[in-house]
Amino acid sequence: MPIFEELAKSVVNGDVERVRELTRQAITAGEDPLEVINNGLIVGMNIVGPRFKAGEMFIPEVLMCARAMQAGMELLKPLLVGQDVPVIGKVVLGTVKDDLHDIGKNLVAMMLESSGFTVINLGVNISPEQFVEATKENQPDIVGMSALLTTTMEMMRNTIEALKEANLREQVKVIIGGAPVSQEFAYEIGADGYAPDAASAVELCKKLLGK
Ligand code: B1M
Repeated sequence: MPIFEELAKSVVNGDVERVRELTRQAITAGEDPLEVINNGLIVGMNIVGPRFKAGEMFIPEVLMCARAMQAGMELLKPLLVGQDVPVIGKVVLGTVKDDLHDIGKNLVAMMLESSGFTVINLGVNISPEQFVEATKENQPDIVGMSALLTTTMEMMRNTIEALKEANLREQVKVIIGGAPVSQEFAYEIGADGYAPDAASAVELCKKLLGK
């Protein structure tokens, strides 16, 4: 099986060790690192996303796929310095204040990164002020917020208000996600979009940036 095809398959299988081995082989064979990413790793993740969305794959499997993809990326990233990596857009991502749930948010981060976005993952318990600071500092295209608790959903509204007060709201698209939130809530608080899962978050970000 050609190496790129086998790499893609190993990402889909979530086989971290095989992805490492094949990525090393591709590097030793002199393959262009960007082609290894685009024609191997990303091809694999592009199969995983829709399967997850269709309910054919489950969270633990997707996490393994994302981990396998990251294992390959770690070996390739140092070789990409100085190369023109095609970046679709920049996303500042965090779990809102008083909320410590991060498994879903990290899944969203990994899927976005795998799809060509630069992600600034702020972590958990991120206050409106911290979102504002990170937006000033990083000038992202999109601010993404995650909340898993009904009690912390309101922090999303507060963060949007803080972005408005800092005159940053017009510069960025805002997306929200997490089990208790909905499209209706996104409309209510003035977010630009809501995604029910990680694969949809990638689609939404691409759509909002016209990609
Ligand atoms: Co907590 N917890 N928890 N918890 N916890 C829930 C959320 C809960 C529903 C459990 C329950 O009671 N049935 C409940 C919330 C009830 C409510 O508010 N309606 C709850 C509670 C009450 C609590 C505590 C208050 C418990 C306590 O201490 N009394 C406490 C709060 C701590 C805090 O945050 N301040 C707490 C603590 C914890 C742990 C620390 C133990 C742990 C979190 C570990 C961690 O994240 N590192 C935890 C866990 C694991 C859960 C459950 C079991 C699983 C959450 C999860 O990771 N799901 C959860 C029950 C459940 O959901 N079944 C529960 C898997 C993950 C991949 O899915 O996060 O939904 P999810 O992400 C999805 C989508 O939502 C979406 O994409 C992801 C992938 O498809 N998505 C986005 C998420 N963010 C997005 C952002 C986007 C777009 C899409 O754009 C920006």
